[in-house]
Amino acid sequence: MTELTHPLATVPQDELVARAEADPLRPRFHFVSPAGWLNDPNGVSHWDGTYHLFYQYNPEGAFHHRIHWGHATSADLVTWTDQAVALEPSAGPDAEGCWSGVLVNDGGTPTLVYSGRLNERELPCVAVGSPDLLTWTKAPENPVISAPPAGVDITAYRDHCVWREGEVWRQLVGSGIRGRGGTAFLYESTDLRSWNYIGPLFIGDASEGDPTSSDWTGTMWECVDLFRAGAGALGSTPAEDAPDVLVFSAWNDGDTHHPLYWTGRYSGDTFEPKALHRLDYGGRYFYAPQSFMDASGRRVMFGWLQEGRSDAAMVAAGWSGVMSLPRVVTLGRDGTLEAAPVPELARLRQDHVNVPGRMLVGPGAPEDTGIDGTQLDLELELNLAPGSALQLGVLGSDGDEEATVIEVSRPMEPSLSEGRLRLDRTRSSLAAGGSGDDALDVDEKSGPVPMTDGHVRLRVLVDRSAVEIFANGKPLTARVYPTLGGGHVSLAAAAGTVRLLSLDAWTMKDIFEDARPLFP
Ligand code: DQQ
Repeated sequence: MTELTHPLATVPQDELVARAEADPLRPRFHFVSPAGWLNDPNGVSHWDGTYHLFYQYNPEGAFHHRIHWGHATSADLVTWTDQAVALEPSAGPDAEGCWSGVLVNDGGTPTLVYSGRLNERELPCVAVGSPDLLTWTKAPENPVISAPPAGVDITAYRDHCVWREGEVWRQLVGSGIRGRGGTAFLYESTDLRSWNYIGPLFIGDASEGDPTSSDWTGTMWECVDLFRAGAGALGSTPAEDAPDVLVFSAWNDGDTHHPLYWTGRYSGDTFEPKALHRLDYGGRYFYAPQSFMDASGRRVMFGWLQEGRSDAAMVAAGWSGVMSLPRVVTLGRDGTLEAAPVPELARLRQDHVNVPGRMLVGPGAPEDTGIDGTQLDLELELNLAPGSALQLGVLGSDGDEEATVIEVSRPMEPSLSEGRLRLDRTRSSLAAGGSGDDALDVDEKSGPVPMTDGHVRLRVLVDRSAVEIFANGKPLTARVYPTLGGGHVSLAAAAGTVRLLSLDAWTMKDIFEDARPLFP
């Protein structure tokens, strides 16, 4: 057994897996680490027909410390095989942690670019993989950039987006300029080892908007991810309707706020922003996303579904952090991003239930649908009359003391084409804070949803404490911690007339059969 080294390492390592497995709130069809701590997706990629998911991992316990790179592979983005830990901190520039980064193909050589942490600061490092991507060797040149840009007062400096453009590599490192806002520094290299600093790609304005608002851009941008929406590579001549997208996670002084994105145009050495958008209405519950283009040309994105439980509750549970289901991200007609779980996930479906269509007139009490389960995939098609709202209750207990309520509504004015998606977690849990969320985040989650004539396609994936909702392509992800173990699904019209066109439900199979070793 490894010696316990951190004050939070109160659960002996040989007990962590058993604790994690025994927790009824641990998701069963989302990827989770064997036990201990998981945060950001890293190095997400499709290499020679195999999907690779690396992730920020602390096998010592469910707290963020001495971060390793966990690794899992998949043939279908649905079931995953644990692989040996890819990176672990060692004497040198990553002695305190191997923080987030990416995988690139360096002329056939798999290469990781990541943030090595030492003396509570991060610097860019590189590691080279074996042809099967299972063993990794850190580059002797690490750190490959020895300091943040000189003469700039930065808030933090870490995380990488690296791409090939013509004959050179380009890299963004997430950062922030004190007194101004978040940014991403642009670099160029021919060998991934020696980098020339070009300048800030674009600087946000932290004084714009309120730090409590759901689209505040923060004082630092974590996990920047730049890509072209639609066909074409970064830097190539764009089709009119293919904007470039700069995704980042807004951070401030240790607080993880939310993922946002700018649409605009990356050209030369700068990014000309056009509009700012929220990436997921769940805010911090879908954080630090990273995306890649797979062999079929789809842009696939993963995000970290962080916990809402207290540090002590996470440590006691023996595990923390859920990887989102992989999402296909596309460009909607209105120029914003749309997301949908990858269709391959249908392989996990079993026990299909179809609820016949009907009219619901509000305000009405919730009606039980007969669907029951804590691992569900729900697909609904609805027509909302002007001024109406549908409420879908999930994870409902027998006496309805607990339920998590998803609401989609349409404004009274018939010509308006924007409705609303809202998640009500006030009755999700009898434990602290209603949602069972005893950390800071008990605020309401909601956001706008485009709709034509009140038509809504609603998809809801419930996996014990993880809930991913997609309403006409707009995602809202959150965590809930029910105490009673209920799985009832109910429907109600909260107002007006709602036509339920169809409701299909499936139970979702587990993706891991057995307990998994901390070090595969
Ligand atoms: N998590 C990583 C950092 C990144 C942050 C460390 C985002 O590299 O900035 O585990 O969640």
